[in-house]
Amino acid sequence: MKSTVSPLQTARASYKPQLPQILSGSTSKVGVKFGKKTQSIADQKEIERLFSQTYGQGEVSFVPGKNPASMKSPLKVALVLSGGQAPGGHNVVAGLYDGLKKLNSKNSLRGYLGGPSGLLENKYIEITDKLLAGYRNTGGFDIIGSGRTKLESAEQFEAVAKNLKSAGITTLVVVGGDDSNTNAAVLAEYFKGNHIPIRVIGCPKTIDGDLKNEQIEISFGFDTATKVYSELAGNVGRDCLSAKKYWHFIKVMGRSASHIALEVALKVHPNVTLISEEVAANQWTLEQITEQVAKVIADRALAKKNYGVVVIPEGLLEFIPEMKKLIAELNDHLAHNPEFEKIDNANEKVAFVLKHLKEDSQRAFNSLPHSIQVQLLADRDPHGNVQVAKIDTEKLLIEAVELKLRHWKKESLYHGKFSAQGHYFGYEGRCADPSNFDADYCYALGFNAAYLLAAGLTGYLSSIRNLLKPATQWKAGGVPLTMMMNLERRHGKDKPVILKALVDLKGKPFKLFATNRKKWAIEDNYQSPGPIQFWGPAEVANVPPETLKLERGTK
Ligand code: FBP
Repeated sequence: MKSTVSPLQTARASYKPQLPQILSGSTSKVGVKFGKKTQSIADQKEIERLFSQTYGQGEVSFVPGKNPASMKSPLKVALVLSGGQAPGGHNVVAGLYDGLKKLNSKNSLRGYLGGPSGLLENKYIEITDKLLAGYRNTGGFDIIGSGRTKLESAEQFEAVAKNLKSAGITTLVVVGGDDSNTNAAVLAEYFKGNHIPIRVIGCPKTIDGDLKNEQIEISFGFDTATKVYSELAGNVGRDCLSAKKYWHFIKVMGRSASHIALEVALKVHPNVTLISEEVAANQWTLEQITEQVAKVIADRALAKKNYGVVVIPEGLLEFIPEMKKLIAELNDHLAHNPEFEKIDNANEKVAFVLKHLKEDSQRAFNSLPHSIQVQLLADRDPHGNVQVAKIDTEKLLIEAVELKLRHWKKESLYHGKFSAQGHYFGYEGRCADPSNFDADYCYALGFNAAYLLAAGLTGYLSSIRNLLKPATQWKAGGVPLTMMMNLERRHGKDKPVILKALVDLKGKPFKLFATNRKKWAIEDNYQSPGPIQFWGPAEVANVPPETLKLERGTK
């Protein structure tokens, strides 16, 4: 049979990820240090009431010392990969497996298939050395698959407990983003509150980069995915310079926060990059955003540059005030509305919704092209999120900008030529082979999760810090999941969820972008970061994300 492994993957398989020194030394010399009682980031009273068993635990760090007795007893561990794929997931599995085996060769790891639904349906495979050999340092989650099933009912929790208990499993690792780790926190609380002897540890995954805070420096996958998108956007910039005939509108993933768009902007210097958080802060309407983009196009046309690159964050619509209001209303109408659910014709759905919307939202909905109206009415994901990956925001903007330019042309305010191409860079980046940074970081996160489990902890997120330093100097530990929680409106109800980190408009990454954007708008300043390098000079092969360098660096 023909091999499906590329020569690069064969060579890459031998890469040995680096570990923080504390985890690479003798297991008997790892002590557990607890910090003081913690608080949730907001809504403390309500979060404490909802998480009475796991609320307030101290942060944990692994330090030189004597290791607790519990670290030595054998563990049977269940693993689930949850939500969207992110580069490096396989290294989390490899790190977890190797960490468990290092702690005790009798430890075992079982991977549940297809995300949280695997736990409910009791579908799994045993993770072995042999199985892992083909997955080390590769992209994707295909070793066990992933899914977005939300675990929220007592029946689901009981089913999970029954399946795990019957296999003698006492620990569960959930690799996921904010929603999946919210699931992990809820499960940890339920098990503890009901005296079910299963402990839960999470790992911070998402290319969106929005699962971060004071304690979690970055989620895994962000580095690789943004490097892929930046390579592609850089290539598009070069195409612009070569052909000089198109305006490229590129939507990049990032369901809510614009970290991905910002990182691409810092790496590539497109002519326009929209940042949703800035749109929300300034309450810019769709009309104002359209004008801003059209203005850059008109200014460049004066310099005979009828080409350029515009980067658009996938979640933009939800940050435009009139659209946000509309989407919130739609969410409330769409949540459990039996009348709406019965309609299967797109035009009738649009007509039904229009009848029920308030005046402002009716106006906002009517301002959108029919195709976008229909996309906005598509099913929410199991966590209640609009599936922004299915909304053609880049096309919406092209259409709106084209109209505006036509109008300006009539008034002799614009004399250029506008021909646009739309792109969506999303799934292309989620399963790429992890960069050296992600390969190391993911391996360390998984390895560290094994130590958190062995230390007898529950309701913690695996945390590796000090990421701008060489991996040997990274710090390992755990952050209580309840520390990151607040209340948010989902499916028409207030729910405890992990707070998403949005782009900080006062932060260094945004400020650097804001300082340079005028120059990038007019000049042809495109950078070509090129493909991810696994070997070669450190300054091209071992570079952390720009966002992380600016946020955690000294400059
Ligand atoms: P996670 O938050 O689960 O990591 O997923 C993020 C993401 O990649 C978003 O950027 C994107 O909008 C979404 O997943 C797409 O979801 P799906 O894979 O279900 O189409």
